[in-house]
Amino acid sequence: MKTSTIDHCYRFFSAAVSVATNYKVNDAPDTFPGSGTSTWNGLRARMEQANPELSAILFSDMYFKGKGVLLVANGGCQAVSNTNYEPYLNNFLINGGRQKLYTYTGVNLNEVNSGSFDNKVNSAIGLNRCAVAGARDPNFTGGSFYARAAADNFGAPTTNGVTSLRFFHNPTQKEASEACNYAAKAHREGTAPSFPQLAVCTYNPATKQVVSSDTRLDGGPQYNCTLDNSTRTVWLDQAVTNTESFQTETGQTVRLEFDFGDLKASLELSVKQSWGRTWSATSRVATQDTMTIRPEYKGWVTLRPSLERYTVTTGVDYPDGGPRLNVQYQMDFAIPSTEMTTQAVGLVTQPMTAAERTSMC
Ligand SMILES: [Ca+2]
Repeated sequence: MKTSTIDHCYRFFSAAVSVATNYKVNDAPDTFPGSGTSTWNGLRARMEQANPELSAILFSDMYFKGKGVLLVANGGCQAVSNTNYEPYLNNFLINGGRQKLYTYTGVNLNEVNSGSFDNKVNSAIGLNRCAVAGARDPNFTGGSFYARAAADNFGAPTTNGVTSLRFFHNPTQKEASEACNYAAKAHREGTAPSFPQLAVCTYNPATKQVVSSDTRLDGGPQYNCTLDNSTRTVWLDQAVTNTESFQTETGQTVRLEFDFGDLKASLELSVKQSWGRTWSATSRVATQDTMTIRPEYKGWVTLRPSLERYTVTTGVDYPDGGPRLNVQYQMDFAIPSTEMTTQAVGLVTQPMTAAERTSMC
């Protein structure tokens, strides 16, 4: 095992970030912004983009304060892997001269820079999808804490005691969902798949709330071709597609379709066990009302269906021992209705177009 020497320390965080990002990010603050500030988010994203191998910022104090170290991992932590990552360690990136320090899949701080960081790391922010885990003693023994994307306080028993660190890929919501799907498929087929299908997926009991749909349904219009006001019955009768989905980190909604078939089945089973609700692909909703329509106007009924919204949270544990990821699934089930309904109903009336007057009257 080699021992690193520190070629460069930087008085200001801003200077270290400039070097670490190959002079692409030059507006970092001189001192760490600390926790609870939004400064980190934008800065962190730009640092990650500028150098995809940056793996973590380690801090001497709790709450992302004090002195810091930037770590560079071989290839970053971008991909799902069955091992944790072997980082290259430099203090604020020593001018391009990276050294691979260890065969052990992690860092022993007591062997770095004459142990000057040993027992002095108390919080961390993972970069490039790295999650950081730490232990009190070398080679990841002794009291430890779980891998986390960011930890503002490692807590007992590692307070002022962290000696070894490991790095893991922090899965995306989509990767975790795929792993759950593989796991459910293997369970259904009774097979023993290889990584990452061996992920353990734990389904928490579903919770339920009733909400109004964001989507407005429109019934077919009635046309008044007479010269007088006309009172008409307007109605709506439609099949509504029920949806199962989750949100990615960037707010994108991913629908669970055939490619998530086994995960879908497991979620539906969870809802059935918690609430006795049997899932169906569609629900029929209907309503009717009466309205007065002026001459040469049209009118129709609208409805925002009430939804039973079931939320199921899964905990996904990869076999690499890395972070557990919780994914929240939203399952919207339109409540069937056949009569006049208490659901949100609206009536709309508008002048007919010339084309409608021609074709309808
Ligand atoms: Ca220690």
